[in-house]
Amino acid sequence: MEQTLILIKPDAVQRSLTGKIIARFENRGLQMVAAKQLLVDQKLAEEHYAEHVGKPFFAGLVEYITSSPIIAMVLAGNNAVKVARQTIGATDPKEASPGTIRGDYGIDLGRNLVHGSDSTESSQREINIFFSSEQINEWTMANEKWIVE
Ligand code: D4T
Repeated sequence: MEQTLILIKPDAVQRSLTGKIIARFENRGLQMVAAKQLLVDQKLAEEHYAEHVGKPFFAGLVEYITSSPIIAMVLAGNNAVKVARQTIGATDPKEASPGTIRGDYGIDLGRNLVHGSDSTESSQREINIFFSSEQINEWTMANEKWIVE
């Protein structure tokens, strides 16, 4: 089963959209493997957004993601990466389709509410930045038990 990393970004947490956003993913059938609230520091932000180093929006991106607490979570399901990206919508909320999280709750590119991994390679890298393998394995073992029982 595929896993993906989702971040509920500072603007969404501040606007009390956490529950609504998690519900969107749960409604699609994605299962929560791990979740935590944390304040991202400069080092973690630069690691997560390594692919954007040097781009004109990089400094603003880091400033935004470190500005107040976020929720990080790992979701699992068949084609979890693609399904989560569809549920989130286009990067720029003003271009995102109605019915997607960004299309329904956002309007600014620099405040686009949610992050979702863009490939299975990215998801493995990003999950390892935010969670220990023990945290992920605990869920996998419990999930196998639920299925058996
Ligand atoms: P994230 O990574 O936040 O899920 O967004 P996407 O995967 O949809 O988009 P991305 O990696 O191309 O961009 C990362 C992040 O940077 C912001 N951004 C992007 C920005 O502020 N200005 C820009 O011109 C671009 C392209 C928005 C999302």
